[in-house]
Amino acid sequence: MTMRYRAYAYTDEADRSLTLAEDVRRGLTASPKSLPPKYFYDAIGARLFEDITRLAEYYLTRTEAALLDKLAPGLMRELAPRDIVELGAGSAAKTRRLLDARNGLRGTVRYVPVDVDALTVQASAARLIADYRFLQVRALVGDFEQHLPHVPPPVGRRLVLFLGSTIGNLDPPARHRLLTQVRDLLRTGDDRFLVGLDLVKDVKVLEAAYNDASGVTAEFNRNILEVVNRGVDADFHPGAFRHLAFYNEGEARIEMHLVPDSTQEVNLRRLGLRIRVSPEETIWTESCYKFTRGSAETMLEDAGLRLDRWHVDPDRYFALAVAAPG
Ligand code: SAH
Ligand code: AVI
Repeated sequence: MTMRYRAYAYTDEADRSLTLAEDVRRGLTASPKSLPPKYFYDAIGARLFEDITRLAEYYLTRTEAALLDKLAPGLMRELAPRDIVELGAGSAAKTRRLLDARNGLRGTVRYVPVDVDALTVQASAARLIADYRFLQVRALVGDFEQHLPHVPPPVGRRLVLFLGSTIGNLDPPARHRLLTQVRDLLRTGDDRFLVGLDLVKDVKVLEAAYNDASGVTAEFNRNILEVVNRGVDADFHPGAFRHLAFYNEGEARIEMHLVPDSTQEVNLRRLGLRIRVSPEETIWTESCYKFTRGSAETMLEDAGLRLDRWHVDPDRYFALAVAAPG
């Protein structure tokens, strides 16, 4: 790999394994039981997520991608970013839509993907520097809830990206903490934050997106138990858990849970812990919050950000919000 790529990992294997053990202990001894959704993304989980993005029911990815295609030329001309930081970059497929629109602009661009999934970041960085001669990649392998202070100072006008409605996977207090840090990443009045938000809509459409007919989302959900089994030497039988996803209207969120078929004892050997799971008490694995223009504006303002532009698709399914320092 050339010097146009550098990766910095802010946790080593031992650290990650300790954090996972603590998170699992906290989550599975709490009431209700829960697991942090960042643990979905091992190699298998990342592949299953890519499969989800191509499902007919999962309108989010293709709707956001079409919006990006429409907006990218104007946005890239206007912002002319020299420094792009992307939270939860994943395969960076949508980032390419912005980079493609940069044709004709001169000079280098530094790209800082931040993602917990080291393998995906490395593979996508290799492809990006091969395809975009003007790009330098300085990957940060870490947790965007913890490691944003390690993002290097900007090398020019900065654009922070948080696409895919991944922000919706954070509960309101965590989201506020993260957005406050995003605000700190914007150093001048010209810097911008581009965030993808899934919108409140017909419950049937929302619930179908998380209950696809081919069962990929169910597999993605159950895979978190494989990650836990490996991480803390546990004996969950993922096949004995049912996928449950429903819209909680009061909280404007899809909730994903795992429901055991019957009461089971699970041994988490590395934690010296035995737990009992039963169908009455689910394991809550993910929330996917949905937004309105009003809720987005308030959320941004609370973190010192000002909504500058609001773009939605014709069906009003998904929004791209551009925010400036407030
Ligand atoms: N931005 C891409 C990928 C979204 S999937 C898209 O829009 O399609 C969510 C991504 O966020 C995954 O790559 C996952 O590894 C990453 N991720 C989830 N929680 C994270 C966390 N706490 N810190 C850093 N990355 C995280
Ligand atoms: C990554 N994130 C935005 C996805 C979502 O829709 O909340 C994760 C996902 N969970 C189930 N399907 C997709």
